[in-house]
Amino acid sequence: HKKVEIASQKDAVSLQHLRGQAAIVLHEGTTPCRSMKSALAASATGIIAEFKRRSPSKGWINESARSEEIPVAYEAGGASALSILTDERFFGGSLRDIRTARPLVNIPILRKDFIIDEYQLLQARIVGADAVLLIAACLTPEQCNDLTLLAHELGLEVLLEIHSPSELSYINKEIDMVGVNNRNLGSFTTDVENSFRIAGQLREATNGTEFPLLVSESGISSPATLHNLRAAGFHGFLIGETFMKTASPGDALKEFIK
Ligand code: IGP
Repeated sequence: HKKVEIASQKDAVSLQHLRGQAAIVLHEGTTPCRSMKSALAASATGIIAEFKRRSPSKGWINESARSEEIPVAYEAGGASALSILTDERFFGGSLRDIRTARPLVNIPILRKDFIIDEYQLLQARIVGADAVLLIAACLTPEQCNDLTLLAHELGLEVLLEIHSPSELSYINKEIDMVGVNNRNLGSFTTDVENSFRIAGQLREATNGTEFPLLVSESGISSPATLHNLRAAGFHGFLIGETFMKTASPGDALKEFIK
């Protein structure tokens, strides 16, 4: 579905045209991106609070969630950054949600989607995202590198998502942040052990040098888990459902970090 949609967008605009658009996007006066990496490294909570209406595994989590309200409440509640799902079909999100939230908050915004094409990076920058998610499982290492370079040209930071040790090879010094997804893509079950296991292997592989900023993603439902992840070297904690399923996601976050 996504591929067809993007292919048709690409028919209309050649890649050269896209580069031209990139120049327009970055015209004088374009607001610079906020650094998510610095926000996570510096912050007390490290929480990347996610705006997510639904998911393939859970169905509707918060059908009436408003992007005018929840991002603001997340920032007030102590989030270091925001993740906003823009996939419409599976997650009930849209680029409009980032466009809406951007002028209302000061913390960095991650565009969370299945990014496979340069066009999506331009979209992200135009609507006001500060960082994008690149999922190793959706990309070849070459595609991942190309997208990372264009993201940087546009001023966007990259959060590379990996699920398994075999994807450690996607990490290079261009990657700004590495996210370990605790959700098994086959069964949709989450196991935070995945973060501990991969962090250990990453530490061995890098010998402690050039260790990237680490984010643990999915299935984090208690402050104790976050505490243990921090002790294992994680600086970012991507949390969606735990907050979104409550009547007041901002208050749930506030309660979580108390
Ligand atoms: C948030 P959770 O379990 O806290 O709601 O998970 C986030 O990690 C999850 O939404 C996610 C995701 C993704 C969604 C992680 N990687 C890739 C869509 C695509």
